[in-house]
Amino acid sequence: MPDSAHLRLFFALWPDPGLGQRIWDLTRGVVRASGGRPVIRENLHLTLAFLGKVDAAMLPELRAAAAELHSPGFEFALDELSFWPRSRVLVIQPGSCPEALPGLVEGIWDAMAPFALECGPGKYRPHVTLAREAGPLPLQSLQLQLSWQATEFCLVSSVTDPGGARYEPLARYHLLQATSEAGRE
Ligand code: 3AM
Repeated sequence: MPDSAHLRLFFALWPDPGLGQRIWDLTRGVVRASGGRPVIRENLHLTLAFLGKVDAAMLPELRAAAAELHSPGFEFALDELSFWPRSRVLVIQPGSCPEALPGLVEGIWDAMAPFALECGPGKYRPHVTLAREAGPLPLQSLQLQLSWQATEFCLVSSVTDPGGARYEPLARYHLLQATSEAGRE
């Protein structure tokens, strides 16, 4: 039975439609080869912080806390394909990432501290999940780099439908640009 009193929430970087399509196009071959269940195109994202089950009444305060973050934007490349055997997922991840990315994650968790949430920070490994229940693959690299200009992050609700998880961005937060003060939400 749906539990309308709670939401399942996470913060994420969401690719713009062009980048989402490029990730999709460039990874179809390897996803097929993995034998896994592809993550649908609309769900491709890079998780920043998974909050777990949250009392829906806390949403306005939680959104306001996230809007207080003043983190800089950054750029990175998704350039490493990897199979994670324990969770059996096929992922694409940045071979190296700017300090601003873990800095943003830390800032989010600091902002969430007053809410005594179900989940908290763990070891952070930035990645985009491409397929679940995948099999191992020989190590390989992509022919093209996928460059990601992170200018905003999202608060996302994860809804479990009979067909699988559906992700609904609830709020967007601008990251600061070098030349100007960023707006909020
Ligand atoms: O697609 P990925 O794996 O990057 O794995 C879940 C998904 O990210 C992750 O949050 C995203 C939206 O569901 N997730 C789910 N449960 C989690 C948990 N208990 C979790 N991450 C950490 N702890």
